[in-house]
Amino acid sequence: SKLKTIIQGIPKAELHLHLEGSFEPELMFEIAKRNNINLPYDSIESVKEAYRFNNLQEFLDIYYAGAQVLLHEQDFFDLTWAYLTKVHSENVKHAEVFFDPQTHTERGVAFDVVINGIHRALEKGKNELNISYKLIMSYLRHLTEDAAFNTLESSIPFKEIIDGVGLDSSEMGNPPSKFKKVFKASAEHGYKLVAHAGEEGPAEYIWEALDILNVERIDHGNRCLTNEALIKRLVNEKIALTLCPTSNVALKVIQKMDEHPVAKMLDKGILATIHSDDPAYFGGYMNENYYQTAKALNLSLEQIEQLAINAFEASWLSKASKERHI
Ligand code: ES4
Ligand code: ZN
Repeated sequence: SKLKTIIQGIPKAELHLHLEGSFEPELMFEIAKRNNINLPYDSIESVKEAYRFNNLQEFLDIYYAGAQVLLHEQDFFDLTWAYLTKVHSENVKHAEVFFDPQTHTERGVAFDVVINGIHRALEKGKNELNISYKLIMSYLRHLTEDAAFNTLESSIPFKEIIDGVGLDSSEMGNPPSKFKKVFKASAEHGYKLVAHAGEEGPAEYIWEALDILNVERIDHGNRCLTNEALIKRLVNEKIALTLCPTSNVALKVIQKMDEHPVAKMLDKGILATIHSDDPAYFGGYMNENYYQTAKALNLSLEQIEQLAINAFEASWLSKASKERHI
């Protein structure tokens, strides 16, 4: 369609992507086989059957199970390289990607195995696909703050290749304030700060992420529209919301795409952006997220372009690099 051609043609920036969430079933089967690990699925079709979620936690249980087949540096390389070649075909020029070290270190895979595989693929993508990148280490919020401190410590030898820290996993009952100290320590090590907030959780968690963690972007943030003072803050301080529309539908954060808040956010002047979250699980990389949103909300070409510009604006690229893309 004409809309799809337009979206394909727009140079895009991905700011909200969990590498473990880009693990396609085909690659999962291949890596499971070579690592002699049995998957609880007997076919690609049965995997896709299992990918039906009623909430964030049902997804997370399956996402952590899938990640268990990743053992060796080559596995992390293959995962990351598959993602980069995929989005290269979608005209993505810049990617700021999350990885969850604790998902791997908790089961005995060393931090350096994980990051070396990811980093080698990101460098190859920069050199061969011309995709610039930033790497974000995300703390798992269902674990303790002490566990996050251990992860911070493990990351220090690699701090030159890690640009920021994030906060993800089960939101309800794990407010940003639980991680106040480790975010402060992370900033002192030079890391930039982001956090998932207001996906399933209330607007109050977005305030906490801003006031207590001092993050510069909010991942998701859907729930901000319930709070006028928060909207003002986001607009005045140009705090980006990295929205993930197909994720929101898949996890029933919204019931249907035409309920997505992104158009209202743009109207209010919020620096809203669109991303893919866990595309292997939610069935849509960048173009699909733009397409479904644009179609359901009847976005204008100007609005679609604004979303793409906003993503470069909210990125951690230098001013000169941003200007080259916008
Ligand atoms: C996630 Cl969609 C989402 N929300 C919170 N944590 C996550 N980790 C991976 N995907
Ligand atoms: Zn996410």
